Amino acid sequence: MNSPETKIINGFPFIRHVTETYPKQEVINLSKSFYEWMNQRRTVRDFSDKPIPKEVIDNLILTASTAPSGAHKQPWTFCVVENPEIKKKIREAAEQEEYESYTSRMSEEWLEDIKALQTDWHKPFLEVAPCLIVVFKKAYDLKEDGTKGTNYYVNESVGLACGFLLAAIHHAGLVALTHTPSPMNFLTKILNRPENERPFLLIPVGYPAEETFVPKLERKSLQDISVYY
Ligand code: IYR
Repeated sequence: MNSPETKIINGFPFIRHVTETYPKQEVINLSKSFYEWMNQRRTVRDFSDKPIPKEVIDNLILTASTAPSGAHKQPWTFCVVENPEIKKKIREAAEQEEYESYTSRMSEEWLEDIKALQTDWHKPFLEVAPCLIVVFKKAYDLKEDGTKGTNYYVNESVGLACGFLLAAIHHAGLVALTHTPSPMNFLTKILNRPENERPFLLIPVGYPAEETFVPKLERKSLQDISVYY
């Protein structure tokens, strides 16, 4: 393939970017079929222990890292945990925090709000799922000379990357759970992460268990989530 056409703007290199565009009806069809397909994604808590090839996990992470980020700082690290001993440590630490949360830290309202999910402090999926992707946000960059570099819109950036990651997982016919044990500082310790990284989301990924049930939930209607001006 020819290298893309470049031009210099105020000393900075730019490359020509061509977006494939479609006739109106095709745009309607594409947007509809993508919605229908994304609407089939569900958060799943019952995993098979069937392994996922490393190449697949690499591709999922590469997809997540195509997300936009503030000043293109890409303030994220995706830690892949497949080692059963480390998964066990994570499960034990998460269950300890979750036990405290469910029995004393979460409000009555909160417990009522998640009743339909039928979750509790037990987190077997942290050992059953073949792969845990632990997403860390970089509060700031640690430069090679030891100085700090500022990152911008870190939560927004890492949230977008996680969204891309979930879409990639769905696209590969795999399932995931966005898990937020709280507090989750234990992940920094177990995974020995540097001081500039904070745990953001713990995402078990895998094939679904042979028989999987998910809560019967409704998504909000278009009228409820949108306002046109
Ligand atoms: N973190 C707990 C509780 C929990 C909280 C929310 I918000 C949920 O949507 C689901 C669960 C847990 O993972 O069980």
